[in-house]
Amino acid sequence: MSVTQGQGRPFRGALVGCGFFARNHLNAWRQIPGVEIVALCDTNADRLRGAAEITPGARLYASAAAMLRAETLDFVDVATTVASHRPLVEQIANAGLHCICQKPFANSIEDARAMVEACASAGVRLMVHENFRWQAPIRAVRDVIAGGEIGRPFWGRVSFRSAFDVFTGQPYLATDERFIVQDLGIHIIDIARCLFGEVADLSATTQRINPRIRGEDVATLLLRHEAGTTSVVDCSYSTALPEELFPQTLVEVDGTDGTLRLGADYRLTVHRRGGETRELRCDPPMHGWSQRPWHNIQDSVVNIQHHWIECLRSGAEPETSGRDNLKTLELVDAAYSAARSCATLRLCA
Ligand code: NAD
Ligand code: 89V
Repeated sequence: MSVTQGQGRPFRGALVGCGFFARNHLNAWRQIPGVEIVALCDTNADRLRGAAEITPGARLYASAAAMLRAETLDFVDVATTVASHRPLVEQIANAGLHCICQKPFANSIEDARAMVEACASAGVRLMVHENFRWQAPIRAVRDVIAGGEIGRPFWGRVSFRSAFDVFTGQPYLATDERFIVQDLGIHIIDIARCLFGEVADLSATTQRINPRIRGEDVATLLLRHEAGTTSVVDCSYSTALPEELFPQTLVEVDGTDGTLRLGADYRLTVHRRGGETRELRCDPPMHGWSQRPWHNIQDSVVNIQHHWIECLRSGAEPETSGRDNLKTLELVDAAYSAARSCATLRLCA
């Protein structure tokens, strides 16, 4: 695609997978200038009809192949669950179209590499819809670190602890073999990469506390970053707190010149060693379609999709390109391996 395409007319997109989360993609597309969703696809007719209510006028398809044959598109946004990602992304790349793919990008690193390769060979852009790093409070934390106010970060914690019922809206989360690291930890690991850089090594433990689900619902990771920072990534869906914070990610960073704390309710405290302390409110904006408590995630969907359109216009590589996301996915796999084969030093007799 030439970089000027889409400037004279809106970019034409289609969405495949009109389920639980897709309505956020569709609502976000509606408010981003320069893009039009012209076609929707789902194998489930009810879901397709539901999505059509958000995007009236879009043409409807039960098959991605039929849609790709019939439509003239610039990009396709894949919001299906992980099992269908590789065949869909490969079809889209073979059709010469740019592609967004929801997280988790793939069930295996081999599948993920094949998708990156398919898009590279076809000369199309690929972005993984890894939206948590696009949340307003996470961007604020990243900006404070980048501004140098707290010096070099030497320790961090990125934490997501909740007892929110995610299983009613997303029943597959209760039945998949892998749960919290693959579904939610993947975001929290990606935030740790975004804030502290690439990871040299990690150790991990996982637990299943909720007996009604198949996979693990608690995970604790210790990461050593290449730049020297040590970080803790901890996630739980079995943590009943007096105040339910879903879906807030809390962040602590200790730097050589100060500290920052992203606490409950999007309050960010930045303290300079021996000096001032300032408080920032990082409340994510509400959009006309936002619903608490999801509004933080919903706003991040607007931000990442806006970024995608800017990248299509400028020709820049998306921040969470397929290639970039391989690194997050490798850490997910490494966490499961480390948790399985935990090499521990026994200190008691
Ligand atoms: P879902 O099961 O509710 O919806 C998926 C839809 O895709 C279904 O309607 C299904 O019929 C359709 N589908 C599956 N294969 C298809 C195919 N080959 N062709 C056409 N349609 C097909 O799932 P969901 O909860 O909406 O999750 C979708 C993805 O979004 C998952 O990968 C999930 O991890 C991710 N997700 C991300 C966030 C986030 O904040 N980033 C939040 C929730 C879910
Ligand atoms: O963001 C997600 O991927 C969701 C949830 C926040 C519920 O874990 O599945």
